[in-house]
Amino acid sequence: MRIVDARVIVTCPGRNFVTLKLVTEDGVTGVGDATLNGRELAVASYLSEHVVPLLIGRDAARIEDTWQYLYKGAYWRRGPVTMSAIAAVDTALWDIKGKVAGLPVYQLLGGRSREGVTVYGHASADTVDGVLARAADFVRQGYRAVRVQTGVPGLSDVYGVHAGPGVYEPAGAAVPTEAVWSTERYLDHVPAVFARVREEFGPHLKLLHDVHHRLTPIEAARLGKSLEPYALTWMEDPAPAELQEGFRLIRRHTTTPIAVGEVFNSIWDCQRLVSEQLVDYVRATVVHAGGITHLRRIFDFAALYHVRSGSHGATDLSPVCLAAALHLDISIPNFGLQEYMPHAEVTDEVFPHTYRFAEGYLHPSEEPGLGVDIDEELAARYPYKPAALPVNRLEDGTLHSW
Ligand code: GCO
Ligand code: MG
Repeated sequence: MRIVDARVIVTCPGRNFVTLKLVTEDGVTGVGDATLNGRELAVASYLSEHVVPLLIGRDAARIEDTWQYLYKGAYWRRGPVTMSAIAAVDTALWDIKGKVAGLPVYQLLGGRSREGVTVYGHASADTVDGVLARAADFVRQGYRAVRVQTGVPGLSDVYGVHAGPGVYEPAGAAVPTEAVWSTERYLDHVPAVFARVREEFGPHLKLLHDVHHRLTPIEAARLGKSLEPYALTWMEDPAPAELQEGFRLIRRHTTTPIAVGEVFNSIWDCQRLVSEQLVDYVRATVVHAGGITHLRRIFDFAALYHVRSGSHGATDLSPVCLAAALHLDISIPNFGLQEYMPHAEVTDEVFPHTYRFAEGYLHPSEEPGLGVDIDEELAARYPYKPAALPVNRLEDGTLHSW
């Protein structure tokens, strides 16, 4: 079953997305997400210029061989652009395999390991009272896990805090906007927020917090220690993880569980973190970590070390990525949590899908394949708009991690 067509579709229904659509000689189609926030056109061009010509005529059934061909064959391994392009091909091939077999992809991955995929929602507000109200909304909707982010007194614009109605979107102006950060103000404020949230919701709601790579390991250790009384499910990306051994320092001081991985693109990014048990959740994604094939390899490796999955699911990952993530989430033995930020209505229209939310769980599609598609005609009505993630500076102007 040869691939006869491969289309790279760039569209902006509410935000930018890059999608690869493969077509076989029998007319079976498969889709894969290739969106890399703020760097979309780099992946689109990698795909059109360097990957699409290699796909035409290949056997669509050979998922593993195609993965190895694109990974080893390029000579230049890894990196978010390459791995997002490989992910798109891989995801589309799993979609095709499911359609050909007449089975949802999770059945090809071994079938269900659980009844539903537990998701967490984002409760954020400038004030603590505001965040308590948002968290209460999520509890009313049936969520069992909530990520809590608030404004920090003295800082005007804090990442992850949703300013108004509509879908949270960190990417904005084509030239990045700049925010000011103070670690001291942040570390002083956060424990008091969680004291209030825990008091309000009791011991059973799963609470999470995203640090967004803002701290050094010893600062992260202090934060983890100060949050211990509030029993978080995880503290996310507490420090940049290029220096994997740096996490030893965090571990030495705190039992607050740690999730990392939204910027990982390969198993090598977390090899030491996992094998030394320096983290509790690997929070990578189908689109940025080489597709279903590679992400499953990462999660299987993690399982050996009691590390669970924690799939990244922000709105800059398209419904194609979320659909694919759910097939993995429902099937792997060491699933942890799936992030869920519902997409804008217009995004959902361009990407019709049949996964669904009920009582705090997402359920993968039961249709053959992934159960998601792209409406190419509708997509063409939303042309690409350059948009960049912000940058972040300390109060004295020093550039800091965003
Ligand atoms: C999260 C995130 C996101 C990222 C975004 C970058 O945990 O959901 O940290 O908001 O910043 O996905 O593209
Ligand atoms: Mg995050």
